Amino acid sequence: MISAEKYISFIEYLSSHLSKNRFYHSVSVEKECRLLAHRYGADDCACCIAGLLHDVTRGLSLDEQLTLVNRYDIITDDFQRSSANLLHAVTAPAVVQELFSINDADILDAIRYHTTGKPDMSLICKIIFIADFCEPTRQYSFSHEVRKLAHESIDKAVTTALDLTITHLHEKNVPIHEDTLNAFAFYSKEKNLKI
Ligand code: DGI
Ligand code: FE
Ligand code: FE
Repeated sequence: MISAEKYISFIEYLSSHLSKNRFYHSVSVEKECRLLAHRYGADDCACCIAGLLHDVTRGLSLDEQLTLVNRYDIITDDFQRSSANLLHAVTAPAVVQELFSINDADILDAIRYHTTGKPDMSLICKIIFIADFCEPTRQYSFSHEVRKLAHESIDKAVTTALDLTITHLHEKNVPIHEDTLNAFAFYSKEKNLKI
C-alpha cells in the first residue's frame, strides 16, 4: 500500500511535467494496470506505480534526455540516443529512482521496457507493456481488440501488440530496435504462450 503523500507527490509531479493528454494517458495506464493485476494475480501496488510513472520523462526533448543519460551514466546504444521515442523509457527508471526513491527492481524493469518489450518479460513487465498499448484513451483502431485479448491471455496480447507495432513502424519506414524484434521472436513462438 502506498501512502497518500507519496501518491499525491507522483500526481503533482506528472501533472506539472506532462501535457494534459499525456497525464491523462498515465492515469489511464494506471487504471488498466490495476485491472490486469487483479486478472492475473500480480502485485497491484507495484503495477499501478509502474503504470502511473512509466512516461515520467516523455515530456523532455531529445537533448534533455541526453543530459539525463550523462548525469546518471545510463548505458544506451546509438539507436536509443537518436530517438526520444525510445530514450524516454531508458531515462525514466533513473528519474523515478532519484525523485521518488523507488528502488523496486521489478517496477524499474517494467518502466525500462515499456516501449520495446523484451524476451521473457516478468508478469509486471507484460502488464505495463500492454496497459500502455491498450488503455482506453488510445486512439488506434486495434487498441480495443488488444484490450479484450489482454484480459483473455496476456502473452497473446503481448505478441499481437508487438506484431502491430512492428507492422506500423515498417509502414512508416521507421527502423525497429532489436529489443522489439527479439521480444516478438520470443513471444511469437507458440510454445512460449503460457497463459
Ligand atoms: O510513450 P507512449 O507514446 O505512451 O508509447 P511507447 O513508449 O510505447 O512508444 C513510444 C513510441 O515508440 C511509439 O511511437 C512507438 C515507438 N516504438 C516502439 N517500439 C519501437 C519504436 N520506435 C522505434 N524506432 N523502434 C522500436 O522498436
Ligand atoms: Fe512511453
Ligand atoms: Fe505511455
